[in-house]
Formats: sequence, structure tokens, C-alpha cells
Amino acid sequence: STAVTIDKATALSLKELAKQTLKDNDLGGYTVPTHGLYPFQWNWDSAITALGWMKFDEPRAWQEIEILFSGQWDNGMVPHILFHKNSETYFPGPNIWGANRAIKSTSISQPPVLATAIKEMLETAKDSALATEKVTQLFNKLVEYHLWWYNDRDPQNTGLVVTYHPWESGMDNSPAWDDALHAVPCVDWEYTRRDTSHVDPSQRPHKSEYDRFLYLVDFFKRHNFDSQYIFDNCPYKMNDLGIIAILHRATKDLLILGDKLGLNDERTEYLAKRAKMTEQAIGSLWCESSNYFYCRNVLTNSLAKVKTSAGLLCVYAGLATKAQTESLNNTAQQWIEASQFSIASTHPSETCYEPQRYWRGPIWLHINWMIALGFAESGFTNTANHIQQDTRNLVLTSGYYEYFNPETGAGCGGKNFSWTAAIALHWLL
Ligand code: 9YW
Repeated sequence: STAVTIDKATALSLKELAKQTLKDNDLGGYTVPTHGLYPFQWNWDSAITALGWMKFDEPRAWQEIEILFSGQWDNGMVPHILFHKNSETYFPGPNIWGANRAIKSTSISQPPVLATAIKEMLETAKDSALATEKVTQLFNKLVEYHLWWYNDRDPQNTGLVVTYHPWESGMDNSPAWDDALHAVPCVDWEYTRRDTSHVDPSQRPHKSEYDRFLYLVDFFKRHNFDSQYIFDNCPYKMNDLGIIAILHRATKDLLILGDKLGLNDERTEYLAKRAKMTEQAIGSLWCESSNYFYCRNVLTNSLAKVKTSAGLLCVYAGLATKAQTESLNNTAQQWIEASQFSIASTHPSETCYEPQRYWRGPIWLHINWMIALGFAESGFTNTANHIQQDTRNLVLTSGYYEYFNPETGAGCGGKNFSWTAAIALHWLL
């Protein structure tokens, strides 16, 4: 799309609107993604949203992270949702998940962007004394979280962690999960979805997907969240590139934080070893004939050969070789040209591409930020700038929606969305 510069007055009012969005979504120390549709605290939303708070209220930004860690499980896991207060506007709620810790939560995690966000927060903090104090307090919890990922989700040291649920990937109905999810049984009980009462159903996952999402939720509960049992028996097991890439970068960022603050120890040395294993294993997800990284269905040992934006996150993770990065850059250039706005979450040339159905085509701003960051750091500034420019255009065209239609730039899903506003504050304005 054409380059647009945002004039000062517009930037100022967009900034004010973004701040107001975060304030309106603040439930007293944590931020809901949006009222109604998502009325609790979500893991990677909070990490990204803290970057936005950082621009105008640093203590509040740190509090967002602290409250997220207040729901950390004894085994180190930081859940995907914390149900701090009751709400009837979301399904499935805490009773369906059945994980009754001190703070009710789900029993899976989400893309671990936390350490990366915290490093960014420390580096951009105006109050560096406060930032240093907070990171020092949070460091051990972060280490525990990362140890959980590697030990619990890669107990056989393959170098590639597994995920047990599309909700864990944060990319719920990505076409990369289609085959794997198809093999999961459906729940045999009736339920009422809430999401489709807030958002046009044509922008949401299908019932056939929800039936399986819920089967898995129930499976974890029935087996008492037993890590070993679930690892051995879960009917859905993916090497998810989004999680693998985000975890890898976050582990490296955690080690940098530890270096800076003098907090590294034998546990972080162990994390460094696990990260090396990922570097050695990632090649098995690269397909020579299509020059792309794909997710793998671990149960069938087959690559899910559909180009989703998660593959581009390998650049952000520093997991792609120089030649792979060049080739991914060429792919990204074509990807950008294939729709009016970029980057569509599924490549527009894929037959399963649906420009307004959630993770099957729409653009997500925090993903654009990560992809652009990866290309910028690898020296592909044109690609990075183009993505950033398109992202600005989206905000200018439609404001702070949950996600955007790449063909029209129209806002989709929830309105007044926290991470969209936060990325605008952090990266665009
Ligand atoms: C769910 C809150 C979450 C995001 C996910 C997104 C969606 C639905 O909304 O998940 O019920 O968890 O796919 O990435 O964190 O914004």
C-alpha cells in the first residue's frame, strides 16, 4: 500500500486514544485484552500491553507483569489466562478448565514473549532504578518459566518444545493446526459459545474447531494436569514455530538480562544449552523444496505445509541461517505485495487463506512488530520499513481493532484492543 506519514496532530490524537484504550481496559493492575470478548488477563497480551503502559506509566507497566506472575504455577508455568474475577461473558471459564490454584487459571501457557518484553522495558525505562529493581525481583520467576518450557515440553531433549493446544499457540485456528486438530475427538457435551455473541461468526473459528479445543481442555483436567501422562498421551502435539521462535528469542534475552544484572547461574547456563539444542534442531522444520519453515505434527511426524506468518518469526528468533533469511526475505516481499496491507497471517496464495477469519489471514499488529524487528536486525530494512508503514496505515485507517483484513484494512474482531493500542504506542507513534 502507499506510504502515508502521520502528521503531528493525528499522531497525538492516536496516542491519546491508545492510552485511553489501555486505561479503559485496566481492571486495577492488569489489563483485559478487550471488555466482553476477553474479560480476564491473558499471558502474551499482558507482556505486549506492558510495552504500551511503559510509554506513559512505568510503575503500572511493571505491575502488569507482576500480576501476571502472581498466577505462576509451582512447576513454573505461567498460564494462558488468569481468571482474577468472575465474568459470564467468556467461555470456557475456570470451572471447565478445572485448574483451581490460588488464582484460577487455564492449564496451558501461551507464546513466552515475556522475557523479550521485559528486556525491552528495561532498555527503554526512564526510571532505570525502578526497572532494575523490578527485573531483579522477576528474574527468578522468568528462569522458572523458561525451565518449565524446556523440561516439561521437551523432556526428551529434542531441541523443539511441543504445544498441546491451538489456544496455547495464541494462533487459535491457524491452518497449520488443521490436520493435527482433525485427529482430536470432539467433546460429547453441549455448550454455548460466547465469542460469537460479541463478534461476527464469520470472523471466528468454526464449531468443529471449538469441539476439539474443548475436548483437549477436558483431557487435561481428566488427567489431573499430569505432565508425564499428557506428554505421552495427548492427542494433539505440535512443534509450533511461533512458540519455538518466541521462546528462543526470549531465552537469549533472558541471558542478556542476567548478564546485565549479574544474575546468571547454573540454571541459566542450562537454558543456554537448551537454546543451542534448538539451533541444532530447527533445520528439521525447514523444507528445501519450498524454502520455508513449517510447523510439525509430532504425532504423525509430518510438516504442516502451509505458509503462515509463524515461519517468518524464525528470523526474529535468529534461528534462520543467512541463506534461509535471504530466502525468507524474498518470500516476505512477495507476501507483502500479495495483499493491500501486510503481513497476512496466512500467505494469500494458500487455498486456505481467509482474509477475515481470525488466524487464517488477518493481520495482527504484535506479529508485524516481531517480524519487522527480525528483518531490521538482519539488515533487511526495506522489508521491515514496509511492514511498519503498512501497520501505521492500518491504525490510521481503522484504529485499534483486534486484527485487520489484509485486503481492505478493515478492523475485525474485538474493538478497543489493548495489544493493538500498545504496539502503536511502542512502535508506531
Ligand atoms: C482465547 C486474547 C487472546 C489472544 C490469542 C487470540 C485469542 C482466544 O485472544 O485467543 O480464548 O484464548 O488468538 O492470541 O491472546 O487477546
